[in-house]
Amino acid sequence: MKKKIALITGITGQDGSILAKFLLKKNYEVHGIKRRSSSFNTQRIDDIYNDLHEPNPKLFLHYGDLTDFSSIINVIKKVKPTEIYNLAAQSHVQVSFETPEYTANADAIGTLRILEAIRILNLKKSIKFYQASTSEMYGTTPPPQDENSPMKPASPYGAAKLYAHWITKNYRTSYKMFASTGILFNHEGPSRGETFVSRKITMGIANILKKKQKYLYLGNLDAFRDWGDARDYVKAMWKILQYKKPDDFVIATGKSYSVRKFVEISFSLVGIKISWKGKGLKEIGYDKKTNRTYIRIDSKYFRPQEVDHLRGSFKKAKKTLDWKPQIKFEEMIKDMLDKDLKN
Ligand code: NAP
Ligand code: F7E
Repeated sequence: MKKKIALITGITGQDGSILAKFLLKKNYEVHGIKRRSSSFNTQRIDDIYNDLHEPNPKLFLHYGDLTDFSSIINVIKKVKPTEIYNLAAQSHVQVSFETPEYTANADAIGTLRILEAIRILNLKKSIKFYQASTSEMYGTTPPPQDENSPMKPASPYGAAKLYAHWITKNYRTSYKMFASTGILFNHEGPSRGETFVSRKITMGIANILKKKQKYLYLGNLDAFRDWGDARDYVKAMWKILQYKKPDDFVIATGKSYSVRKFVEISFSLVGIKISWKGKGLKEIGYDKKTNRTYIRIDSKYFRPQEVDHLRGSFKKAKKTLDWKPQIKFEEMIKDMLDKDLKN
């Protein structure tokens, strides 16, 4: 059987690190592109790092950046992967309003750079390409969203990802590349970045209980998201590339909750019942029994435009890929809390 070689961009991120572990278990040789940083940025993959001087290394890291075409083409030429998972991105929606040009360069043109490298190197017959598309591309389209729903992104991030999504479909059609997309709805877990709302809440609770933080400051509590578990979602990425033909798939749970509900459930898991009073920036979340305030609102966490409600339909993935989410919402929050309480 032909050796399976995966190249993961964004291997140091939440999904990249989980996918690397998943593929190593499947006996892949795994290569990852990491950015140069002034201090270590490989914490999420330190447990699978192998010394290259030891026999049979399975994980290889290469310096590179999606904004630097020469690094991309050189790594692909050297590694000759059988599968590329393009997970690298400036992935924070709010930050994309502050760095819109960089976000477009990395997330939109970065994807084009990989597709062009595959084409120029004439490797299109031997490489399957996966693009990390996102529910943020739906923006203001009301739920439920599926593969045929209109794309109306509401942020520089969503717009950049929509370019990447369409250019992937375009290369599939124009050059007959095996280029697929997974339109993933929000997915979280214990290794989620600390500034996304899920992790901010679970870390905030841990810090409050350890008296390291007094309040949890949040923005819009009334946005709804379809939150799944990253461990389930990387399996879907792999299944998408094992499918007989390239295609686009929504990966979601089909259920949505408000940020407010996320807060209530998370606090309830540590025995605190949150009640709400006040309006707008003056609203607080507090415990009626003790009168202790836990949540306050800070205007800096509101976005110039909000995506109000995302809830995906994963019917196509279920039917075609036999994929469905396994890990329940509360179980995921509990795992995140457990890690943050332990740390
Ligand atoms: P993440 O934790 O923010 O990881 C992003 C990764 O991309 C990190 O490894 C980061 O490197 C790397 N990166 C950023 N800019 C880069 C550049 N210019 N060149 C090379 N690498 C770069 O994101 P994630 O949650 O794992 O998400 C993975 C992918 O799925 C992203 O493309 C994201 O947009 C997309 N997505 C995520 C979700 C979700 O809910 N998690 C949903 C839909 C789609 P550093 O470690 O050096 O920062
Ligand atoms: O926000 C609200 C915020 O930053 C979720 C990325 O992985 O998923 C993620 O994007 C909601 C939004 O994720 C705070 O306004 C309230 O409505 O956790 P988030 P996101 O923007 O949905 C998509 C699918 C991706 O593709 C992205 O890469 O929570 N919210 N208060 C807050 N959000 C944050 N971050 N911080 C707050 O204090």
